[in-house]
Amino acid sequence: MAILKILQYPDERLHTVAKPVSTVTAATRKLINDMAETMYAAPGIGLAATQVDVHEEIIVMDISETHDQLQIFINPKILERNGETECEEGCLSVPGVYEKVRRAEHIIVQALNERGEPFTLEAGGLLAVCIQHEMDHLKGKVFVEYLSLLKQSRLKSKIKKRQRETM
Ligand code: K1U
Ligand code: ZN
Repeated sequence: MAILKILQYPDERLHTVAKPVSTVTAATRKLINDMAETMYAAPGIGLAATQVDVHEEIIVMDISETHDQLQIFINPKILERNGETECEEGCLSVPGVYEKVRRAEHIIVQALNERGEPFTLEAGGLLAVCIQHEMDHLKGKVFVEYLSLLKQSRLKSKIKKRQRETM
């Protein structure tokens, strides 16, 4: 297993739209293992392949307190959205920034697991929020892009200054 480099906002590669996985292979499972190790080490509760510069529709997630309930979503699709919730979100690609984002409260998602088998899941609460956040990454969208343009521009300047100082 390996810890992968997580792209940092405003890296342009975070805006790449991921492609569906055509066949789940041993290479896909190796990437999933590396993504899981990277997510647990960060630490985080989710990670999209986009964030490690792989532009395939793969997400790993573990919202459990015991860090032993890894969930894999390959080629995820939201079949149904219900309600609305506002939740404070963070992102491993935007460290230190937490902002409230409005999203669907409940979703029904269909995806493939690590064996390439389809499954359908009804999700609410943090799981639903996290799935939507990670699916945005696959579409090339970072959560701060829900903020006002003024807030985004202030945030970009702050992050670029911080990145210059740590170079
Ligand atoms: O996409 C990512 O960068 C992962 C992100 C997922 C997420 C968190 C909160 C709301 C929506 C999506 C994170 O994991 S940020 C870090 C975080 O939430 C966390 C870190 C340590 C312990 C518990 C949570
Ligand atoms: Zn994120």
